[in-house]
Amino acid sequence: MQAEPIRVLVTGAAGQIAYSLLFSIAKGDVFGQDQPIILLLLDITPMLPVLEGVVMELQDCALPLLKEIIPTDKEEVAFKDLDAAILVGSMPRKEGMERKDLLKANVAIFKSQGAALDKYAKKTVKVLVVGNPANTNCLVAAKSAPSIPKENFSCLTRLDHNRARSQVAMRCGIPATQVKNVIIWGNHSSTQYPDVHHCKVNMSGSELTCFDAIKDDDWLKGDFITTVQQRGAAVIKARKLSSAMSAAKAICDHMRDICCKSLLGYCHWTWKIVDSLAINDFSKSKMDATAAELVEERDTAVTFLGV
Ligand SMILES: NC(=O)c1ccc[n+]([C@@H]2O[C@H](COP(=O)([O-])OP(=O)(O)OC[C@H]3O[C@@H](n4cnc5c(N)ncnc54)[C@H](O)[C@@H]3O)[C@@H](O)[C@H]2O)c1
Ligand SMILES: *[C@@H]1O[C@H](CO)[C@@H](O)[C@H](O)[C@H]1NC(C)=O
Ligand SMILES: *[C@@H]1O[C@H](CO)[C@@H](O)[C@H](O)[C@H]1NC(C)=O
Ligand SMILES: CC(=O)N[C@H]1CO[C@H](CO)[C@@H](O)[C@@H]1O
Repeated sequence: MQAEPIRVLVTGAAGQIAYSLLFSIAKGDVFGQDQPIILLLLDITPMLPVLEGVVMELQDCALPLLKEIIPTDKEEVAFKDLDAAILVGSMPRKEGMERKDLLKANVAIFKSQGAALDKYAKKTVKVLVVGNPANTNCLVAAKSAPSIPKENFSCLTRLDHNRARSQVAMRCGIPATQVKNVIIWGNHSSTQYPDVHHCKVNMSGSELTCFDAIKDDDWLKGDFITTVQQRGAAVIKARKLSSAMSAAKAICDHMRDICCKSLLGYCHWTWKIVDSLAINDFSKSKMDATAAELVEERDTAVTFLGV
């Protein structure tokens, strides 16, 4: 007997990340090969004709797990009885737009979507915020949904994590699966700090620290960090479009690893804060810089929230 379908929302569903993401979700890569899915697809009204095309393509994939597709521009439809919400859509930066005005527009969107989660979604809903500024949008959504545990909200840093892991793996000539405990601290921007001080690499049959495996501290403290920090900009420069395939893959990794094992009842708590990590002065200065950026953005966002 097949399980009851779960209801999964993707916002920004007519956009380029969603175009890479929806197929993976609908074919079972995230919630499991035996979990039927109802996909709710939210975008703004002018994008509904495009969204209709995406719906047609999903139908044409003839996927066994995809039970229903509900495209809409209405929050009360999109957020109803959700098990999982992936909030990809946000206000993009327009020519000449001030950073403050952009933040204000996004606070309005995520306040409204947070309230819709609070009102219409299941209380057990797992929420992943992708739309930038992702960290602050996530905070706004969580604050606007007081009846849903804040632990159930997270924002996407997995793309940065995957980028860092892959850079280390390529340098060592091993698969990325043999690199673990890379950390990304701070804002999802060029001040983020990819930290390899706790990273372990499985190479030539033994487990080494990243520093011992790579034997080039200058690279690890220099070009490695800037490459990861500026990877998004490098992709835009080359592709003339922002990362979409890799963002979609990261969303799937994130949802599967930290959210949905509990959704599927494997275990109750699927993430925790790691205490007592040793942090050296080099790391601390980099963490402080990116934390300051987040605090500033939070303080501005809160004034727009009116709390
Ligand atoms: N956190 C990360 O690692 C990460 C990585 C890549 C991209 N992003 C961000 O993800 C977002 C989407 O990227 P994309 O390349 O798919 O952009 P895109 O412009 O191709 O698509 C965004 C879609 O969102 C829709 N949208 C805008 N406002 C909306 C709203 N209020 N409700 C529902 N839909 C809305 C747009 O109409 C559009 O269809 C951007 O904010 C981007 O900066 C984050
Ligand atoms: C934090 O990162 C986001 C991208 O997620 C960026 O849009 C924002 O400008 C950054 N914040 C600050 C204060 O620089
Ligand atoms: C480490 O890599 C070797 C192959 O090089 C593999 O056989 C072994 O299982 C790996 N160990 C771990 C812990 O992944
Ligand atoms: C990580 C996570 O999703 N935590 C919680 C989400 O909310 C439910 C209750 O609504 C908790 O049981 C989960 O542990």
